[in-house]
Amino acid sequence: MERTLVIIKPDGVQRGLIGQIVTRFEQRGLRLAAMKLIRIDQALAERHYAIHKGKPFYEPLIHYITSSPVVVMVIEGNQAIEIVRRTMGATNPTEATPGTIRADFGLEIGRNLVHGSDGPDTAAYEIPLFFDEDEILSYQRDTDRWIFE
Ligand code: DAT
Ligand code: MG
Repeated sequence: MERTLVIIKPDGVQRGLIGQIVTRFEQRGLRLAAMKLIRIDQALAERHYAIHKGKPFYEPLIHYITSSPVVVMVIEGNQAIEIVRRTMGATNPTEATPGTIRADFGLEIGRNLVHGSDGPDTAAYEIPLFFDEDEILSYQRDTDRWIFE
């Protein structure tokens, strides 16, 4: 089973969309392994977005992600990384397919509501930035056999 890091960004929290965004993942059948409301500080934002340092959007991105609380989650399932990315939609909400989170709730690339790890290496780097191992729970749901083959 694959794990991925998901963040409901400050706009999602401020706009009261936490429940609706979590529901998108829950209703697909993905399983929550960890979740908390936190304020990302400058140092954590810089580590999380280190790959984007030097790009023109880097400074506004760091400002945005540190501007207000976020919800961070570890989500798991078979192919969870790709499924989460497709459930979120394209980075730019203008290009995101209707039915995805970014298309249904957003308009602009700098207010795109959610983050999801973009691959296994990224997930392995990002999850420990936000969660200690003992905060990530392994458990079965009674519905798992109706969701996972
Ligand atoms: P994603 O969040 O889909 O993984 P990314 O990792 O390429 O996209 O970029 C991280 C965030 O930075 C993205 O969610 C929004 C912002 N961003 C990316 N490309 C941008 C651009 N060309 N202009 C403005 N903001 C951008
Ligand atoms: Mg990314």
